[in-house]
Amino acid sequence: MVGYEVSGSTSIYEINADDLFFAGDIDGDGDVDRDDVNIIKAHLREPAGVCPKCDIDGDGVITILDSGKLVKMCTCPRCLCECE
Ligand SMILES: [Ca+2]
Ligand SMILES: [Ca+2]
Repeated sequence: MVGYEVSGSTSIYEINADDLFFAGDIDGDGDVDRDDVNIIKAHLREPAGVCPKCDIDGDGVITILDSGKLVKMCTCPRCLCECE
């Protein structure tokens, strides 16, 4: 469920929801931060089917390697987006 506004109907190219999703934004709030990492950690050692977005490296299992990759993808310094 993606709530992007595409109100201007004059755009030349179509925006595909799959393109808007970027790997790592597991909770879908538009950034990659500690919340997303925590979701992976909650699913460690579970099959990717439990949380397809959590399997960053695509090996079919959610592991610490996936969380490590996600940390490197964080959109905020040190993965702390909500830090004030
Ligand atoms: Ca997120
Ligand atoms: Ca994996």
